[in-house]
Parts: sequence; C-alpha cells; structure tokens
Amino acid sequence: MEKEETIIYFVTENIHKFNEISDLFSKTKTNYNLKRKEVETVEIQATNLKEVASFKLNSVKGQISGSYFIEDAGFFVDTPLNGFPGVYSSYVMKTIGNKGILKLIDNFDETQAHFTSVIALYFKPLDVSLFFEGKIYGKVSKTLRGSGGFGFDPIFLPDIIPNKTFAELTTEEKNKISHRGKAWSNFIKFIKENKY
Ligand code: ITT
Repeated sequence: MEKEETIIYFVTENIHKFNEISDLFSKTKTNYNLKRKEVETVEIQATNLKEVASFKLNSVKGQISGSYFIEDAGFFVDTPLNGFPGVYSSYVMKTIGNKGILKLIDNFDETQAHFTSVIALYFKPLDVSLFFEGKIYGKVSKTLRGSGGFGFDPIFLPDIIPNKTFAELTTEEKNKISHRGKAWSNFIKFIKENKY
C-alpha cells in the first residue's frame, strides 16, 4: 500500500481541471504522487477568488488525513463587463454559458479579459494553508472556436497566442501559458524550495 505521506490529493469535481493538473504533475519531479479525491466542499459566494478558495479548503478539513489542495478559477471580462462573471463564473457557465457572454458584449469591438487561478494547499508536514496564484490576459473571441479545453476556453484569445482560443490549443500548449499552469509553477517552486 502507498504511504499517505507520499500522496497529495487534488479535491475537485471537475475532471478537465484534474486532467490539466495531471499533465503538469507528470512533467514535475517531486516525491509525491497525485490523486483525485471527490469530497463534499462548500463554495461560498465572495468578492474574490482567494476568499472562495480559503473557505473551500477549510471545508475539506477532517475529511482527508494527508496533504491536499483545491483550485478555484474565474473568467473575468474586464472590458466591457468590469470583470463579470469573475467569482460568478460557475453559475454563469451553467446558466447563460459562452453564448450568453458573447451576446452581452455583442456591440463592443474592444475587449479585455483574463483568467485567474488560485491553488489552495493544506500542507500536512508544516500544518499550514498556502495559496498560489496565476493569471493570463487576453481578449474575447467574436465566436466560439475550438473543441479542446472546457468552460470559457472557446471564447478566450490569449494575448500571447492571439490567433487561437484556449479551446484550439492542446492541453500541453494551454498549460504552458495558462493561469492554472502559472499557479502550478508557484506551487512547485514552494515544494522544491522546501525540498519536499
Ligand atoms: P471544482 O470542483 O474544482 O470547484 P468547478 O468546475 O466548480 O470545479 P471552478 O469553480 O474553478 O471549478 O470554475 C469556475 C468556472 O470557470 C467553471 O464553470 C469552469 O468551467 C470555468 N473554468 C475554470 N477553469 C477554466 C479554464 O481553465 N478554462 C475555461 N473555463 C474554466
């Protein structure tokens, strides 16, 4: 049997997020193995992602005995929607979806958008909660494009590859530049600096 100290759990109901993190994890040398865990979490409505992530992390306490992390992401249309849907991303995706977002910004030529990812880690060896953030900036596509990725990927054009939506990239290509990939790099920096 695997020793609990060598496992790090990613608590998520979203298989796409798990697959992206798995790809990042497979390219990282650590002393840990990654496993997915589905346990009850509480997602509060707050004004920023870190607050949501912190609450969600605490809601897992007592349900897992080793180290674990959760991740909270949001899609922010800065121009012209002042950051909407942001912390409401899940609800907006389930209700109006990408087509609804495009309808809201139909009359606007200039758009600015970004994704933010916050990884919240409960790190058992130090008995601490730690937060790692990543962002990526870009624009909103006029139409839905691409069949890869998930969520808002078909309408996000990253500034660094402006002719492709996230949904037109492979998982590997998206991970290299994405909010989640950047949050992950910060996470790994911590693990390595502390020689775990
Ligand atoms: P958890 O169980 O991990 O909480 P979730 O799907 O609720 O899964 P989030 O709260 O992080 O995940 O995501 C909020 C919304 O943003 C949700 O509708 C996702 O589909 C979408 N989203 C998250 N990351 C994304 C990404 O990298 N690309 C496109 N959409 C994303």
